[in-house]
Amino acid sequence: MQGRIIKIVSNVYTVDTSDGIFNCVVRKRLKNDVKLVVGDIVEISDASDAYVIDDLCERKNSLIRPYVSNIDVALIVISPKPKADWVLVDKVIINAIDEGIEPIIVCNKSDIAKVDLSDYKSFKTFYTSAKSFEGVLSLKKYISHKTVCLIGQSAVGKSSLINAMANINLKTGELAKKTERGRHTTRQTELIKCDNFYIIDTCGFSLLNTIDISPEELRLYYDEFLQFSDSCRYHGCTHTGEPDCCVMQHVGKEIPQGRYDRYITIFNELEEKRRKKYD
Ligand SMILES: Nc1nc2c(ncn2[C@@H]2O[C@H](COP(=O)(O)OP(=O)(O)OP(=O)(O)O)[C@@H](O)[C@H]2O)c(=O)[nH]1
Ligand SMILES: [Mg+2]
Ligand SMILES: [Zn+2]
Repeated sequence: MQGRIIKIVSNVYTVDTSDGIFNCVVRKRLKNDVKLVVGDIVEISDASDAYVIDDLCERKNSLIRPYVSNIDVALIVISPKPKADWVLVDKVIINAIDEGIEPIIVCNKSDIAKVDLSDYKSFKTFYTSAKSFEGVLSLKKYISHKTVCLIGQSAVGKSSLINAMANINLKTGELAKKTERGRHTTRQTELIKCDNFYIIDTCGFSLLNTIDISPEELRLYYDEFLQFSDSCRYHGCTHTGEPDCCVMQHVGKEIPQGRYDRYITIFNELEEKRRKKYD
């Protein structure tokens, strides 16, 4: 029988199947071969004394920090308070694209203020409020039949959003009064099955925030550049100052200034990283 690992606590693997939820152990042979993670699709069987995971089905993708697999959509959650770190947002987008995960920007706490998302016109975006429920239904509709992962700074309201969408009661936390930062309330990775979608609550932004590509490859992760980059004079133009760069000519027009500025920031960081590696 096939199922999906939704929780791992020490040696007990909780697997969701069409016949119900089972606590399983892992067959020794498999245990030596791979490290199973939440999100994995597995084959299980009913041995005499326990349910046993016999096999792992091929992963569509897998992430680290937290270890999860087979994700379709990354909901990148931001809020008016705490304020968004847009460089971090763009890095998460790059990593999501790299893993074949669709990045979506969710601006939560829109009952407080509506953060300007005009830099992200080429992405799917949602304004939501876990308090007033604004946008919650349309977001829910969009993610039906998908496995989604929430990523975002502490206290932007990831757990609150899941509670609003799934009618459950995850622990949420307050902003620390002094620092106005979150307190990392969520500490465990769990795949939560909702009506017709799976959702993973994560703790903070740890997931997906270091990029492992070369500076020259970075441009390939920007859909906004695509329609102009063919007209750059140089074939491998990085759009960072080459002559007759068509991309740069459209910055501030079709290409959002903010996205381009952060592209340069990330480009420089990647160059610096490479320099350090070879020093
Ligand atoms: N006004 C308003 N407050 C919200 C909204 N969503 C969440 N909050 C509040 O923001 C605080 C943080 O919410 P959490 O859901 O714990 O945030 P989180 O992103 O899960 O934080 P971590 O688990 O620490 O990463 C809580 O006090 C919530 O009540 C919203 O849409 N509007
Ligand atoms: Mg949380
Ligand atoms: Zn160019």
